[in-house]
Amino acid sequence: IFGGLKVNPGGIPWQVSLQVRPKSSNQIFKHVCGGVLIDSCWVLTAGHCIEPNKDMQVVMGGLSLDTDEPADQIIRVAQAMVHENYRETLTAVYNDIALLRLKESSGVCATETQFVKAACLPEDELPDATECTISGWGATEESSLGSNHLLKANVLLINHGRCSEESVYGRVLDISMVCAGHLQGGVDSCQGDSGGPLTCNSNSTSFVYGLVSWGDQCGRQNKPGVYTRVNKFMDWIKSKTQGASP
Ligand code: 4AZ
Repeated sequence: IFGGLKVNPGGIPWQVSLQVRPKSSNQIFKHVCGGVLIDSCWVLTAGHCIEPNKDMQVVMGGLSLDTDEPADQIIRVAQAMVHENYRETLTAVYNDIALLRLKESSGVCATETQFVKAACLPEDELPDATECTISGWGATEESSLGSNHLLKANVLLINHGRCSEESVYGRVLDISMVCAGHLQGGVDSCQGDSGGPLTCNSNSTSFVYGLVSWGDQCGRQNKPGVYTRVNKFMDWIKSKTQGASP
């Protein structure tokens, strides 16, 4: 996160760290992306975060990546499902969404606490210029390696037409995307934040409105972050999570 502040304990309880290690190696898991807990056994992340044939786990509840915290819940990923129309071009990423089914132990996955809580999914479109929050452990203006502590920043939803102007992203955007940020630059998501939440408030309830997806570098003028527009994928999410085990 560029231009961010430290998150307080319990501040973004649906934020997860998605971590991978090569299959059946004894190497430790390392953070690759963010994600969003949407149900006890389900996490949303970006499609481009999924590396086939790697063991994956999610860590939630904690703020620091390099210290074990009492609030941490660490759960293995049982199954990863990338959207059937996920597609990457040189300039953009389309339908950049994936679902992770978490492994149950004794019939439970994530346990709801003050620090771990599923996000609500969005029903409606929010107006342009709505203030929302991005969060993650990704690159900062100080360090391209990312932040050890979870960071957050406020961004504004940007009109689709404005974001499709030639001086911004031109014609590559589609309805699976929503731009958010500050066109003057400085405050943005970045590498390592991918898959994490763009959280917006509506009627005093928080919703995961977007997932960090892509952008032309980070924090640049006229190059805001582009987010997967979660409300366009509600039927897809329901079809994958309903009826599937658990
Ligand atoms: C990335 O490389 C990336 N500024 C993520 C988010 C943004 C740019 C790049 C948005 O994963």
